[in-house]
Amino acid sequence: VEDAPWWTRAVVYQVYPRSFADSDGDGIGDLRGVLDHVDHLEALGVDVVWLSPIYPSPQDDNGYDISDYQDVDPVFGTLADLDALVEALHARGMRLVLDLVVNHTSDEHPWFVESRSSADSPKRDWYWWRPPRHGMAAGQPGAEPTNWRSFFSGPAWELDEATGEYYLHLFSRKQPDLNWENPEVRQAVYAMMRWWLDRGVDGFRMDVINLVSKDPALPDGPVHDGVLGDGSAAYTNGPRIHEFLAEMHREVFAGRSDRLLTVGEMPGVTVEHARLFTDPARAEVDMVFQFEHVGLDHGPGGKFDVRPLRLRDLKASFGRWQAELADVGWNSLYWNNHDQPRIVSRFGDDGRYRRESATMLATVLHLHRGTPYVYQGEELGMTNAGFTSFDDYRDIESLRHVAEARAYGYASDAELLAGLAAMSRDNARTPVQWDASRHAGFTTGTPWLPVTPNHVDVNAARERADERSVFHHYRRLIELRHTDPVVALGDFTMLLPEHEHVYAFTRSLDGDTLLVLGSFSGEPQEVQVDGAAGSAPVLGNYADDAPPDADGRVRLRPWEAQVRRLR
Ligand code: ISL
Repeated sequence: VEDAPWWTRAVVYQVYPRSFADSDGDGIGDLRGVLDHVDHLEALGVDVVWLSPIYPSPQDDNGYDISDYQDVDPVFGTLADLDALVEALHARGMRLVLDLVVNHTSDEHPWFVESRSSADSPKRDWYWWRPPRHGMAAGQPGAEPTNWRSFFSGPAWELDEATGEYYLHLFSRKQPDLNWENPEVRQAVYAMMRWWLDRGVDGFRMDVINLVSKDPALPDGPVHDGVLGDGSAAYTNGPRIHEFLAEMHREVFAGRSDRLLTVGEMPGVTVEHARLFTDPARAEVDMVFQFEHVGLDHGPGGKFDVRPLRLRDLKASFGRWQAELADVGWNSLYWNNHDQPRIVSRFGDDGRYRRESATMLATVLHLHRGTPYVYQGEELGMTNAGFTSFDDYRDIESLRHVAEARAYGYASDAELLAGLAAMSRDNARTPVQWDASRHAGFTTGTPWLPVTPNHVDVNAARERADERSVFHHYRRLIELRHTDPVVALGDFTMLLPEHEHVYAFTRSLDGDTLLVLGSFSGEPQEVQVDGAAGSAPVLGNYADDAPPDADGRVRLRPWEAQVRRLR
């Protein structure tokens, strides 16, 4: 237990700087805004802050399109502000992890500007350039080198008129993919990473890092509907991915302090790959973000084709990841980030039982084995945006989806609006609700994305003043992970896998066992758990304890969560 890495006891907090706090009134959050609220993070008790991209960027994808890896965008502040933030966090015992976006750069990055300048540029091979499909003229429909669909709708290739060749962009056309087959690219990335570590940052969250190794044959993918294909088999967990991450570890992290944290964001990662990525003996990354549980409510038409969650599916998915990473590797635990709708609106009840369901969801997640991540505003029980007009949305994924669906007549406007209201990434990106004032204390100017009207009731000032709030529940969960070794390192056992409304499991370490119960229902539920009789309450989301009876029967109130210590 003593030998376990520090991050087994740690909780990470994600800051999406654009939406966190605006210090200068331009309507966009910035680093000084983060500095102004370091006390909030300290009061919550988190160990690490992960900062979404703050680098110079045309902001086509809110900073995930980087034009200079070694500076700060003026909209967010200066390098000196970043140094000050590192210092302020370190002074309070917290660490800072940056977002590393190296599957692609901005098309305005000097590397790409040089690469596109001519077919014999020394940096031509730093990106994926290909001629039109054999026998076809450049620009002709279907002449793209592969049939791949981009993550943001439309083809994953853009024609560059100057040379008549196409470049690959798995995301927007302003995010050309780097060619990791070229060792110069990899060395340039590693040098940049070392520069940040030397400057004092404590690690990286690595954006779509399991997409960097592509099958150089670039084969077409299966076509499910329409004309574009799914190329993911050629670039997800690709042929050299483990080699690249092991090389990165050797070149960047080996021999450095064990204070550092590395987490790979990996859409489409399987649990088998995750075991390899996070096996300490292989020295690749500490943990990965997987996507299985946030795909369970996607329908056959994709993320905007929303289906109700079946709790059994969630238990089966989490249960498998807990089991498969029990002896080797480590889990990341999250409900939310800047790409996902708010969890209380998604799997909870953001109306009558907002507080109860937000705290239940938090309890279930944080009591799993793994490192929990809290996304800004989650600790306040913030809800989805509630937008009802296309004009409210800013997210490129949402806007491109709407444009494509309208062009092909896939869906009515009402259907599109319903899909966006449930799933748009902008749901996570509305400004953090600090207080009940106009613009929620986020800015004195006009916020870049509308503030959610419920900020008059749901805000940090009110949450922090109320001991029964979502905020204080998160604070207690984080404290429990710090103080109770069972929470950090105990074995996980799923109970009642078939139950439709109650999530139940135990965590055990050296004969000490915690029972965790969470009701995903607004109706009372009753379950029977052997051994629950006589157990003692550790943490719950109701003011009074409702203990099991002598037969281990527990009556759970709407969205109730209980953590109990068994005898
Ligand atoms: O948001 C998603 C779900 O619809 C994903 O497809 C998402 O684009 C994917 O998880 C990758 O996300 C990361 O890389 C993107 C960026 O837009 C996201 O914000 C980032 O988290 C490209 O850099």
